[in-house]
Amino acid sequence: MSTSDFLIACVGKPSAGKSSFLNAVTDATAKVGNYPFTTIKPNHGVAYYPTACPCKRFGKTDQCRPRYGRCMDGTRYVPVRMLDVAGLVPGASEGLGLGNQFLDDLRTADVLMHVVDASGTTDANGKATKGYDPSRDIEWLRQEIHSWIFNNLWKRWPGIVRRHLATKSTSIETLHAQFSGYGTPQTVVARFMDRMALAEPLDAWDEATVHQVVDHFLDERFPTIIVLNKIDLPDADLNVAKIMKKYGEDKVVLTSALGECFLRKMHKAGYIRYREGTDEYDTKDELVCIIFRVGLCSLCDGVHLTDHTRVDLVLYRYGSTGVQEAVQHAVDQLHVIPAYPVRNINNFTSGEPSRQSGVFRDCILVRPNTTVRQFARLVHPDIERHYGHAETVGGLQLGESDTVSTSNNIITFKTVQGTGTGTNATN
Ligand SMILES: Nc1nc2c(ncn2[C@@H]2O[C@H](COP(=O)(O)OP(=O)(O)OP(=O)(O)O)[C@@H](O)[C@H]2O)c(=O)[nH]1
Ligand SMILES: [Mg+2]
Repeated sequence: MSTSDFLIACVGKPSAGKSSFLNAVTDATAKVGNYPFTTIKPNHGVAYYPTACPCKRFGKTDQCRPRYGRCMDGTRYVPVRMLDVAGLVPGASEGLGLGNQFLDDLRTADVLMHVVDASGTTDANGKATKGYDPSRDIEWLRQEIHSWIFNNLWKRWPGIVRRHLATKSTSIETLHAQFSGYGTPQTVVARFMDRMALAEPLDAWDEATVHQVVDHFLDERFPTIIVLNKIDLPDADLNVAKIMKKYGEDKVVLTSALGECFLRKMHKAGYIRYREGTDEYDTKDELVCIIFRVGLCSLCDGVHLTDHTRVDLVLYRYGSTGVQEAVQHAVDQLHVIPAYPVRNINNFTSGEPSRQSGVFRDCILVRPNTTVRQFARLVHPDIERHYGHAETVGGLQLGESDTVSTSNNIITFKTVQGTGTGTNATN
């Protein structure tokens, strides 16, 4: 239970800043370069999703001790996994660039973060240019992911239809079998099929209908946010305004991954004080002078001295480098509920012998409609196996098929042996 099972994947063309983004929000040290295909094998990291921790509501912030992640002034940072993959180029679904290998790396992602170079200084293949329109990337990338899924399905379509008829399956069952390779539960297939309300049976679908099905599948299975990166570069402004207008503000986050990497490294090296995800950034003039004079930025591999001034500008104009907001926004697409298993429902401890163990030790992000019994299983399979009953704050009993929600998300389980089994069983 060290991190939630949720996986955010950074996608985008080469040189958009995917690896820089991963380095900016995790402790990863992925290789970054100003040439296409710096990344070939996927890089992994752990980012943090901020959510309001109940320790604040119960006046226990000083006792809050997350087992994983951290809690700062009542904001809980819950670990989520992140993946950075090789750049995607137009034609990838036909095997161009690193093509299908890249796409296969995405199969297990829960949400996609499309990192776009908003400065227009790289073309569709990630090569240096000027005045490129980044809104084009948003269109062709979606198209490539669509084609990857569509081609996989369409090349086998006659066989799929034959088996569908022979086994007298429902459309949902047949599609589920096809989409299970993308980690898709049947409920997901049922949901988008319901929305589509197709009149014809599966065996009568033509190519256009299968395209429509894939489109709906994509929306449901791979929610995507657009991360407009490199906002520290001059031409970004114009492109940002254009893209926001077209795609709506709720799908778009503005970032400077390089700016965040710079601030983090300067903080780590002790030259500035910087609180991640904020515009709180203290430095003394003399220190800046030292940084400039001695060229200490050599410790920032590839982060140049002038970035200092641009980072200042980004923080001044946008209030932060945007990378934390991007992580939050990505996870928000999944409508997760943070749930807190505790052993003692009165004092929220986990019943560990040490007095230092603190409250709200564990936080698990659950999908919408997760039942109390399913949550028990996520806490530990043994708790589910010996399930007795569950209670929330105030001794309120929860039914095993009740849905975990923000109003009952602090839960203790009693097993049939009669022992309280908060998170201790997970140790
Ligand atoms: N100015 C600026 N440059 C950035 C930013 N993010 C990344 N870069 C630069 O863009 C170049 C490409 O960055 P990477 O992180 O390697 O890009 P990538 O998308 O992982 O590229 P591939 O691995 O080739 O697919 C590097 O020179 C980075 O320093 C940013 O926010 N601002
Ligand atoms: Mg990379």
